[in-house]
Amino acid sequence: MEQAIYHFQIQGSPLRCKNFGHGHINYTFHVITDQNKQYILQRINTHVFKKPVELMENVIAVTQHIRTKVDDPAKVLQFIPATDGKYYYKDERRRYWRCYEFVGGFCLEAPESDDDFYESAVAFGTFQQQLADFPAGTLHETIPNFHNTPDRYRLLKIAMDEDACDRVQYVQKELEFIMEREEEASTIQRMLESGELPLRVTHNDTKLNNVLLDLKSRKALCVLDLDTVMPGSSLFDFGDSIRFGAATAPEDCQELSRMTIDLHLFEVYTKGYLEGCHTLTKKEIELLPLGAKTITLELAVRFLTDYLESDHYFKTLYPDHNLVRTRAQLRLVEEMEAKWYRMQRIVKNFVR
Ligand code: ADP
Ligand code: GN1
Ligand code: MG
Repeated sequence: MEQAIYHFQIQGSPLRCKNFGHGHINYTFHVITDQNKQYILQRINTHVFKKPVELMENVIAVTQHIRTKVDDPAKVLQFIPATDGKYYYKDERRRYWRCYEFVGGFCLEAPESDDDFYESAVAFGTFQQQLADFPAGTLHETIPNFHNTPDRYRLLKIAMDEDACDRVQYVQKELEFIMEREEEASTIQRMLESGELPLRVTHNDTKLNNVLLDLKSRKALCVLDLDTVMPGSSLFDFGDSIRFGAATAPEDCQELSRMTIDLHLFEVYTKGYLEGCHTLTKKEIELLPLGAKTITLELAVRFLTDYLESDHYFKTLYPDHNLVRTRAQLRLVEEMEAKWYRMQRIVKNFVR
């Protein structure tokens, strides 16, 4: 039993506590009590989130804001206070924990039908819409420059120069591919800075497995993983969902020939996202394909940086895991380029 659970105001005594989910960042446990209540207990990864108290301030503010907009409180994460009333518990080893209601349902690693993906699209679109009037200035930046793609390139170049594990020699082809696209990869950041694209309050980690679906109806129940809610671009929220969910193979697939973008799923998601969120400008809608491509390239850059820096950021299951992820993302970028014209045509039909 993780002892931290005893420090939260849960109903009943904990009976069982098991590792849970497939997140790459936090340490997640599922808890059941003798009163048949279920909770999620999570240890915050403080290597990634350096200011856990500020992070929890964000998450609580965001969930409170959304709660005023939903008919059912279960549609937004419900945090359980610790015995001292705070929404986190710091243990004797200075590790930070939080606890929330377990929402029945399930997460998918890949859509099993068009409807699953459509549901996630409406959920993330609605999430964006619900935050349209959130006071962005009150949010802490939980990870500075999180989706600042040029800055991700900068960090990759530092990792290349330092070459801490002598791995640069193995990734020449990948580096060449990435560097050839540097200019285009900074377009969205440039347009955010010039005001051509609006800065919004966004989720910033819109993988399919960050939304819960109902077991029976398969309707979206609740958006998870609010740690990176910060000012950002809708293009990246849209794009990250496409990168993960409209890909025909998992993020870490080793057989690159299996990896491409499913244009039908791309269209399904576009429709659902824009149904949930009505505030995107014409320019944002037109640039949705660029959002998908840029975030895929950005993630390749992040995986490769972590590989060169000896895998300290993302959880890995085997030594070359981050390299495998990099290659899969780069193949997906190539496939998007091959289908670029059709991606553009699909979104054009949604410009109002
Ligand atoms: P990470 O940052 O590590 O991805 P998440 O907050 O996304 O952490 O949690 C990891 C996984 O735990 C999710 O993908 C989901 O499967 C599961 N999970 C998280 N919160 C809940 C919840 N309230 N109810 C049910 N499952 C949850
Ligand atoms: C991480 O936490 P999780 O597993 O939902 C990462 C995302 C990446 C994703 C790749 C805080 O998401 O940025 O896109 O892995 N989250 C953080 O799977 O870095
Ligand atoms: Mg997650």
